[in-house]
Amino acid sequence: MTQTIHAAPHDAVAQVDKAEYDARYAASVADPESYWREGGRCIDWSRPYTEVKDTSFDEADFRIRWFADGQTNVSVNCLDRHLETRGDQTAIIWEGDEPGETRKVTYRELHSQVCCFANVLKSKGVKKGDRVTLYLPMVPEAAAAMLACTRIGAIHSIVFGGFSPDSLANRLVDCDSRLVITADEGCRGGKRIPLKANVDKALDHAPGVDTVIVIRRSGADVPMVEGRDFWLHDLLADASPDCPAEPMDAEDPLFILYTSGSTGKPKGVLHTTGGYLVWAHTTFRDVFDYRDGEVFWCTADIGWVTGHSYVVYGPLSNGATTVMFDGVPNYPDHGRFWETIDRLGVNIFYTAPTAIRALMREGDSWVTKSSRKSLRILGSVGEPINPEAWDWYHRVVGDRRCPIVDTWWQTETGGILISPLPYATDLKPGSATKPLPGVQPMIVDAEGKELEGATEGNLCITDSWPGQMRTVWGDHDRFFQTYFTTYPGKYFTGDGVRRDADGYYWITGRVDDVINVSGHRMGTAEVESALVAHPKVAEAAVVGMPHDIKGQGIYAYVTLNAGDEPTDDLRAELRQWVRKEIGPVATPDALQFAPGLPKTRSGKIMRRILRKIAENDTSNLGDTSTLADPSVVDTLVAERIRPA
Ligand code: 6R9
Repeated sequence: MTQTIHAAPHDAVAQVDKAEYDARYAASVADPESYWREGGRCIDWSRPYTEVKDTSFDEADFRIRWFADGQTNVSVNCLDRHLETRGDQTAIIWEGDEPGETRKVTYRELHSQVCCFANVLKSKGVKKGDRVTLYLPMVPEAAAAMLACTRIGAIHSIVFGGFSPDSLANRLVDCDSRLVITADEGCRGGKRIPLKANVDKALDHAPGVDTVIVIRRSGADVPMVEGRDFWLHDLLADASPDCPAEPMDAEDPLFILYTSGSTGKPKGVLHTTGGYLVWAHTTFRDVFDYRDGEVFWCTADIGWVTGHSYVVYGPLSNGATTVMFDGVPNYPDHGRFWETIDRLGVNIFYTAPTAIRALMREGDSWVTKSSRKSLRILGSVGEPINPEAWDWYHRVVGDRRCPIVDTWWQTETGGILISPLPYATDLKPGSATKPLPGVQPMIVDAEGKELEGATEGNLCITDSWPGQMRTVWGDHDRFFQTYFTTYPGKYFTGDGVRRDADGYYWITGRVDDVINVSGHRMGTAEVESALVAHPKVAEAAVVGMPHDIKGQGIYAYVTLNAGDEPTDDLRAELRQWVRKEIGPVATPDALQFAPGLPKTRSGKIMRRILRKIAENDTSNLGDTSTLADPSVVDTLVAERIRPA
């Protein structure tokens, strides 16, 4: 039986208690229009909206528009509106790779930096609607760059600094960026990441980029191309701190963020201005129960959506103090998180199960030598958290004092959709608990029939919420096809889910060809196309397999061209190849040479079987009689490799 941890009221009065949650949820479902007419006022609008919700998931009149006649500006909401009340409060605490390498930026300072940066962008010809790509470490200038884009209405596209030059080039070309903002090098875990050198390589394949702005981080001597590359500090020296904010329509694009799907090419998820900000703002406020003056630390990189919504936009629009961490959990040692929490006085800490599992393995003493007395709330995001890791996080890290918010959401959803509210929701380890107000989940079977009560199936959301993505950049049809055709009239999340008798949701993981490696989404098709791009590879099939720390690992089956020999050297070369093609997160954990792949007579690869073999669950492979050549399965089972 799962244990339930009852919501205990905080000594200060809970901002949202059980009764308030129930009332809000009921109101949001009964009359979304009225609920959000009020709810949208949490941000400042330069032109108030009169329209609120204009949405339909049906093909005939498909549209998603929120607050459409309102105007606002994200940088004004994150900066200008705090100047009078908290101009001298710290907006960002930067914690570098080395412990104690710290910098604090106040709201007033950040405002002035952002205005200068925005003027720099303008001086380089960036206009409203232009795309600007950021390929950066976790430095305050990265947040300033994001906000500078929003100030002038440019659309930012952040590419995670761990992606390869090729991945960067594809994303630059897809959204037609003209300008890239990067740094000389990143510094992570005592190692250097050659960001500027990677940009130089990427630009060989992205001819549309004519300007590169470089932030000094490591101080490395990097080659600069005359007329194309500029140091940020040089440009800022001449920039004015006066930059009026561009009034943006609620539905004007805010940012693009590429994410893996079940097909080969990453999708440019597009979020717009008003609805996204309302969602990031309210979910940050309510899920983390944020109180004035508290220090909030989300460990995600801004290259992922969690960094967008809960390092930058959610915290800053609420006037919070947010930590930007430019390091890793195990450098210089396994106590880094906890030592930093004590030193910075962190009250709310938000991280990923993969980090929790990795640290749990190192033993309690790394944790218990810190006090962690400042901590009030713990959060988890990115993948299902197993009850053992949940319990350790609660018991050892939180001393049983701190509620854990297990927050389920996606790049596509803009912010958290299913999560407990601290002090309002009873917790069950491993469950993301209940939908937030405005979120209407539905569980369906494979045919799309609604399943009621305690059940298990596929997770859909039946009505729109303000933070929902609006389109796939450059391919609106792909947006509709990907999310709204599997179960017509509903948004399909791609996740499996169980609902218990108390109405609690337990996310079971992806049911499509997306795998979740250390909380990072990887399309199996993306890894497959990287593999087949190698001259010796004829065919490849990639599936997920259970992994103790990463949650899921990548298992690749590779068929070589006739005449090419399977050797350990080639295996190492292919793993390295994928790493170079996509980035370290995509490196296969196991790579098995397969003389043939199990296919149906119509030529479809039977992934179900490949998954079972990867999971080492070969006693029950199901019906293999429909295969064109059932004997290939025996060979694969016999030659299954044990991942390192
Ligand atoms: C925010 C983020 C989205 C996928 C999602 C799901 C998994 C995220 C989760 C979770 C179980 C949670 N996921 N949070 N699964 N419990 N609390 O991670 O966005 O990178 O787009 O990934 O991550 O499978 O569909 P993104």
